[in-house]
Amino acid sequence: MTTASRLLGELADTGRDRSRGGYSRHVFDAAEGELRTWFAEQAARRGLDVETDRNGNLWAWWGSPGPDAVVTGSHLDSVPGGGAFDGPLGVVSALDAVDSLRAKGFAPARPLAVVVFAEEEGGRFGVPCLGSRLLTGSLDPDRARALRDPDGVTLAEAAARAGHDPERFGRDDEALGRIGRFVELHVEQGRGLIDLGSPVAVGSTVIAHGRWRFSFTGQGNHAGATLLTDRSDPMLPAAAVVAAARRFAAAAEDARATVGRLVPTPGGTNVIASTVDLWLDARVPGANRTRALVEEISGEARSAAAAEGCAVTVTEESYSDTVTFDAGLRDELNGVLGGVPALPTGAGHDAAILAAHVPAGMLYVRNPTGISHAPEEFAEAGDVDRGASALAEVLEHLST
Ligand code: HGY
Ligand code: MN
Ligand code: MN
Repeated sequence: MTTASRLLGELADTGRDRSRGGYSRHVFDAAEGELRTWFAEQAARRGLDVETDRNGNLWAWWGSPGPDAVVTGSHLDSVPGGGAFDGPLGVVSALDAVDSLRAKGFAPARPLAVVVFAEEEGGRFGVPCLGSRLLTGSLDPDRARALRDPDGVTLAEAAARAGHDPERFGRDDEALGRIGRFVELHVEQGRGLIDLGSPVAVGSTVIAHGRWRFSFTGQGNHAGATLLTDRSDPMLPAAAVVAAARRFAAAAEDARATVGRLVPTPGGTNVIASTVDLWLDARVPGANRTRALVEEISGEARSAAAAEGCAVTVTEESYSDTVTFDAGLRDELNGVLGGVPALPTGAGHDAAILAAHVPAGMLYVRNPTGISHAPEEFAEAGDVDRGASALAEVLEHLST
């Protein structure tokens, strides 16, 4: 068994979600704390110097931190009920690559780091790529500190409880300035490599995407004693938005719109909700098409709310434009790997956040189920091995 597969096995029981299935590992919760400890131990075992930056991202250095570093890594947090590979595969493959380069006596000619970004999924505080957005200054630290999880705990409180100083959150020019190139290995989150019959690909683009919160307010009331004509039931316009998201996305080329999270308050079976919050995840290739789709869906929300005597607010919680990875680096990776497919993706990544600041690239490893953000997410041991070897070749090339 390769190092990467063995290391993945070591994480198999951390953060299992017994009620929802899969894994729930979210920033500054107990499971993620175990993962941080595990990573620090693995890095120390390899003689890598581990530091936590001002935004809670972990950096393991091979050689003293310095300019023009070759940086790889990914994230260890998950979506609620997520799979075992999204994030961790990039981290264990990086550790595997360090092992195999060391075993062949390679010594990098420039600093090399393995990074673990905090809260890439936004699974607890709602903003994806939280750690890399703070690092690059693309998320206001005051807004970040005030983000609340479903239990009302602020990010500042959670960070402090986990031993971090939230007052230090913010753009980190020193950390950013050290990165010469960044390459993230990630399990593929679609069927591209299945259909192409290749175990590994390089990344080409990341689709524009964002998250919007729709909050509907009506009148809580009794489910039995309240006549239909006397109701302002926020569940009705919420349901209209769920259906409209699919309807409008289906009418727009290559668009995706999802409502995976919907919270009625108070949530009683015999209670007409007083409010309903839902979150729309919208993603459309091309400039401005995502926000245009959201505007269409918002129009439906407003008219459905008015028809039911409810109020509605729509708030953009995160947005990323289409990202095209650095073509020079992409071609260099492709050259090292001897010609592999270049895949667009509908999934966001920390590499795409960094891409606006440093040359960044991605490697994808085949996922035979084509399923992600669910327990069925998978990668064969042979492909995990090929991915780790590919990463080692790439890191050796970039570090020479
Ligand atoms: O949601 C995404 O695109 C990624 O998995 N964070
Ligand atoms: Mn993900
Ligand atoms: Mn991911």
